[in-house]
Amino acid sequence: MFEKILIANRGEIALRILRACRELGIRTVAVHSTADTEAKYVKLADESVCIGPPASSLSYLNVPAIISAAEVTDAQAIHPGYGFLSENADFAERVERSGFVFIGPRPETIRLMGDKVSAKDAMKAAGVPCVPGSDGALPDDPKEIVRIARAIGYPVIVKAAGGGGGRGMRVVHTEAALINAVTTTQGEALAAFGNPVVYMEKFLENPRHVEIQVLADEHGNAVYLGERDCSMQRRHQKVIEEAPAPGIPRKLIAKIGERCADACRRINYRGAGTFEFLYENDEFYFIEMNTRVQVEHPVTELITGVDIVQAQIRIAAGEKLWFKQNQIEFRGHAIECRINAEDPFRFTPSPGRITNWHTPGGPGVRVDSHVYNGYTVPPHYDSMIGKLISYGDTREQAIRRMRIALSEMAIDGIKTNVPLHQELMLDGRFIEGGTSIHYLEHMLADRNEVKKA
Ligand code: MV4
Repeated sequence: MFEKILIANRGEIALRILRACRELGIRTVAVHSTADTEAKYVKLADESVCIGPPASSLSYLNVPAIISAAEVTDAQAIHPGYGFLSENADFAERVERSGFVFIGPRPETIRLMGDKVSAKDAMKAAGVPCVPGSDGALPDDPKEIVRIARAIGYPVIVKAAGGGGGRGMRVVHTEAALINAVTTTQGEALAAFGNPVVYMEKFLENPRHVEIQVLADEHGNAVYLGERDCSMQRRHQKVIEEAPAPGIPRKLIAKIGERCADACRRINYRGAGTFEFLYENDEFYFIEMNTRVQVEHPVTELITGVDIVQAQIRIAAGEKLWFKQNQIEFRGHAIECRINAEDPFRFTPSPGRITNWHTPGGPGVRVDSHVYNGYTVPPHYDSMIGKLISYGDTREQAIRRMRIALSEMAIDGIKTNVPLHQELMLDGRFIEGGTSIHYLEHMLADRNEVKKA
């Protein structure tokens, strides 16, 4: 096992990784910008290194500074967390070439999945069901493009190979709008990702976003840890996640989970990963794979008892997976509310000093946050200040516990989205379960209509 790990991230995930290291008896190096000097994980880490000014581009994305920090502190491995450099294949390569272990998949795998066309090709070949669409990248010939769209059937969606997470895509409803939409998306893709390649899919009008968590070791073993429903989102920002996904037959989850684990073995996947699917009319359609730990990993940890961050570290150290698929039991229900420093109605960021911070507790309540009383939320980064996670024997119990936990949560000095979560925990459609990716945006629009009237 490693003796020392450098944590190349900030916020709650830096603290989460630090805690995993502690339990494994590994010393930690925190790297931080000048805006995060007072952060809790910086104080708790065995060592810390300032890697630059507040702007992410000069600190948390500063590859030479991070590698130097690993060198001067004699760290053996680097955990990238999520966001920042976590899915940057060039960074993973630089880490390995500098003699450190990158805690994540091989650089080639990150590159394969970073290109959404090659990712889909690989998954199709591995037997993972995908959204019907173009066979790889779209050709140049407009006549060919029209033929492909006709074969798929309108509406279609044009997506950038270099995109993902909702960036660089366009829905097309008619043949008259097709070529223009393709050309525009290509132009935007080139500008945003340096890659003009686009592909086409059938546009699914009202799907849910359901993802499968996997773990794979470098010895050819792979398991799935069930699914998470992440449909409750606004502008591609997830707001609530839960596991299991309400109303989806366990047999279907097992079938799709096995396909994902199989795909991992086939592509020699290493580490933790997430297969993103759209789920509509009782069918799963693969869209993208994430090659990092995800924000919402705790809901899976709570229903399986597997520590995903520790697993990432143990796998990176070369361990064989220490359990088999049939030893994983899915028990109970977990819900995660992302707590953001933002206006709960207008969604504008609300950084600043937290003058009062009291977190809930009791049975089935977990708080993952780096925040403390008197902490100042810097304006330079993502607005998420923590995650409140509830667990219960049933979904109903998890919801009840979440309502109580939210009522106990006291945050003063900044605005947060706690009121939105309180509203959602009482929302009839949420309580019913199984809402689509469009539900929250529609609900918020209706709410504004009521306000105007
Ligand atoms: C889609 C889709 C409908 N049909 N693909 C958006 C994020 C990116 N990961 C893929 N996205 C979508 N792809 C087809 N063929 C609808 C979305 C989508 C979405 C997906 C997941 C979660 C939230 C979403 C919000 C809007 C659109």
